[in-house]
Amino acid sequence: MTKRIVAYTRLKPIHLDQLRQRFHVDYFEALKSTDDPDFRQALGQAHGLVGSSLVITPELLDLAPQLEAVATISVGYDNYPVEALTRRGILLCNTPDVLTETTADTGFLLIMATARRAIELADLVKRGDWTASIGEPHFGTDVHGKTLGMVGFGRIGAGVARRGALGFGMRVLYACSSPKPALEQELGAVRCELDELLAQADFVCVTVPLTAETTHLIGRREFGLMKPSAIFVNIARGKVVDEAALIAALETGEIHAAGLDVFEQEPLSPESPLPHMVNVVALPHVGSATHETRDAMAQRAVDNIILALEGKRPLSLVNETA
Ligand code: 8YV
Repeated sequence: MTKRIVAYTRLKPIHLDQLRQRFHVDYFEALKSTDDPDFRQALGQAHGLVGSSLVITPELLDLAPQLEAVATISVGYDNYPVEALTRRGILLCNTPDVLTETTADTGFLLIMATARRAIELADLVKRGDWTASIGEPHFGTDVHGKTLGMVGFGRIGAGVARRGALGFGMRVLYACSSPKPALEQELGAVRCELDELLAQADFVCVTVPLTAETTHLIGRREFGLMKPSAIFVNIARGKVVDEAALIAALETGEIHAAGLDVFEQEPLSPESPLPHMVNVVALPHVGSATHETRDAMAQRAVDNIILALEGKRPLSLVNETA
């Protein structure tokens, strides 16, 4: 019997073909909503599900009694109900490693762009305001030699810290549930409590996964602990931060600036003041969005689902116990 896959994110022909050679594929190119009746019907026969960005609820899993494995095209899997999947014995696969360096690049891009006010200055030049843009009121702040506080110190966090320590001579502090002795050795990184990190860091960069524990990890109290000169960078998930508190901290000068790739609501609401604030660099969740990395992520998801549905161990499995 040919197994059936539902793919609900845009895939290149090279990836789609690999799936079609082995499975019957119900392909929903860039599905906008899981309410789509054809998608819901296709779930009824699906053995595999491939895609990212939409929220997959336990109720949707009820529609897919034959589901054996899901492969998200992302390292984060907060869109998926991990417990419900595990309880049903459904494998959940993600795409770590292949996006680490690109996402760390994005973290550093935001550090540099906010510190050196790159977007603001480029906008002035674009408007023909060269002279206005070069005076002291538009000077930036140094990155090299400063203190980088990493909230979360997994693969991506370590990548940002490596760039800071080795490329820019930064002192690295990190707050993480487990100590990382190898990185302490390599980068001279020092583990400390979150509050101490927030008080000392010139740049606070968030890379923790979104879980119940990390939801609104950074809020009013935490912004209050940061230096008025602090630059806050989030390349993790928007919901790790209380966005109203962030906006208030930026408006009142409690912190200096923010570089954000992720938001509580995505796409960002047109009413959000964040992209219009002069001390904010807002990107549309593009941490991993390079040609090379998105191709590698899609390939990893394809490999994962093929291995899982062929009864072999996927390359990156989130829920071992399933
Ligand atoms: C995007 C990400 O969510 O991998 C992740 O966790 O945040 C990003 O790469 C993803 O690629 C969207 O499809």
